[in-house]
Amino acid sequence: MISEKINEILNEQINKEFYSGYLYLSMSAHLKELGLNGFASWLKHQAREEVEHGLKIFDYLIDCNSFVTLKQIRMPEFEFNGILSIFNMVYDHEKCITQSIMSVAKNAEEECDRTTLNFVDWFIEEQIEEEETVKNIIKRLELFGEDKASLYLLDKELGERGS
Ligand code: OFO
Repeated sequence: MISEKINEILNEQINKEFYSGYLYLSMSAHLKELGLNGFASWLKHQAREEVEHGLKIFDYLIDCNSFVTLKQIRMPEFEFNGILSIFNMVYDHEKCITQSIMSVAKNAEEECDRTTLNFVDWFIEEQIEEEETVKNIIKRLELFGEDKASLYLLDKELGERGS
């Protein structure tokens, strides 16, 4: 049985995952307006993954006969300052999510909750992958983001992920 404390932080985590989806959708809409369809589509795809993460925790709580409390999702930012700044924001946001997942693991460890510890392992792996992917996009944007032809190619490449 999941403790009250773990229940509370997992419910918080659902909210954070859904908020991530909201934030990435907001960025996606902005980039679509700028005509950067590939970047927009990449972020929309990412938004879907975040909602999936939230649902994964939702299902876990249900499977453990624990309570689900869906909290209000705050409004994401909607004014941005260019493509590089957007991906830097994504990276910073993912680092916060990693901290948050690590804190779930730390609390589960303190409570000897092995089931939750096993459950969050997947999220830890996922965070490593996500941070690396975003960092890679940032590096390439820093290298040739000013060059329109290169930006076009990167936009095309990211668009291949689908939305
Ligand atoms: Fe961006 O990752 Fe969810 O957890």
